[in-house]
Amino acid sequence: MAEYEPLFSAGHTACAGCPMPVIFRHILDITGPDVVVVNATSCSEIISSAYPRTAWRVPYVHSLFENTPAVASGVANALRAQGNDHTKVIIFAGDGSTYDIGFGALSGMLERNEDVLYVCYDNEAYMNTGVQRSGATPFGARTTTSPVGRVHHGKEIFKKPIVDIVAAHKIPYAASASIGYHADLAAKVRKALPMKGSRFIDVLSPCVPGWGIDSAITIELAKMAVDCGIWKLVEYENGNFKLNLKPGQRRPVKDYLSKQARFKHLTEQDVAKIQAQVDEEWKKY
Ligand SMILES: Cc1ncc(C[n+]2csc(CCOP(=O)(O)OP(=O)(O)O)c2C)c(N)n1
Ligand SMILES: [Mg+2]
Repeated sequence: MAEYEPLFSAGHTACAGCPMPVIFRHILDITGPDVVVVNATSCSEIISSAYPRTAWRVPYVHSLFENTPAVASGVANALRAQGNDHTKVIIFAGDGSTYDIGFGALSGMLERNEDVLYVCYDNEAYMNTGVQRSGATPFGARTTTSPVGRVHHGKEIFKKPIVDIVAAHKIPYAASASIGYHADLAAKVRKALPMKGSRFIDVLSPCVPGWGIDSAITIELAKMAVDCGIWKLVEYENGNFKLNLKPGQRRPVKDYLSKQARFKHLTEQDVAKIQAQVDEEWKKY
């Protein structure tokens, strides 16, 4: 039997337990080698492509935080100009560039409906630079720029609904996924890959140092986020919304929050507020 050779190889320097390399590996298992990866500045670039080494066994461009979708648009159009209609262009980016700093370029890419699959690994903060809050950081989380003290209790605003915002651009496909539900993620990649135009998947990716968690439970936590309803598995296919998983009995959000040091300071009232917000959201479904 041929040996398994992942297209994102061993030897990268991600933290033990980080699910981001697992996300890349699984997605590239599905795409195969006929891809160009465009990677935004983030942990993922630092851990995978420190010159002269690389973990990428596919063509790879590292670009800036703020312009990755513009670079990927150029790659997609250059391939088309060459008459190449088979090579897929994939962006791997963190939540900082997706939700915030590269959002203008992302919105432009979506408006033009460029032929690119955009994958955000969402670890809910700017982790590479030492855990600053992003538009993806959830309510209540402690980061270095949403600190905890006498006045403040971590981040005081809720996470941006990025999948809804992206879907509002009327692209063919936008979805959320979690590395805790691998089969759902794989099905979404399989569905999005052959489509033409812009496709977007936001994948929850727990961060060991940033969330203050045990490195052994990252995948379990990514599953728990879905099971307690704080993270939903959804998709918009040509504008049609679908909820992919409805937990029979949602777990209390407390189970999820209590495993993470970033939420350690939360009072019972804070937890009740988060639970109430999650319950309110689920009334829609
Ligand atoms: C315009 C710009 N601002 C700030 C930085 C510094 N910077 C590099 S990586 C990073 C954090 C990236 O956060 P995210 O996209 O969430 O990826 P993560 O590090 O969490 O994997 C920041 C702020 C930069 N490179 N460019
Ligand atoms: Mg991040």
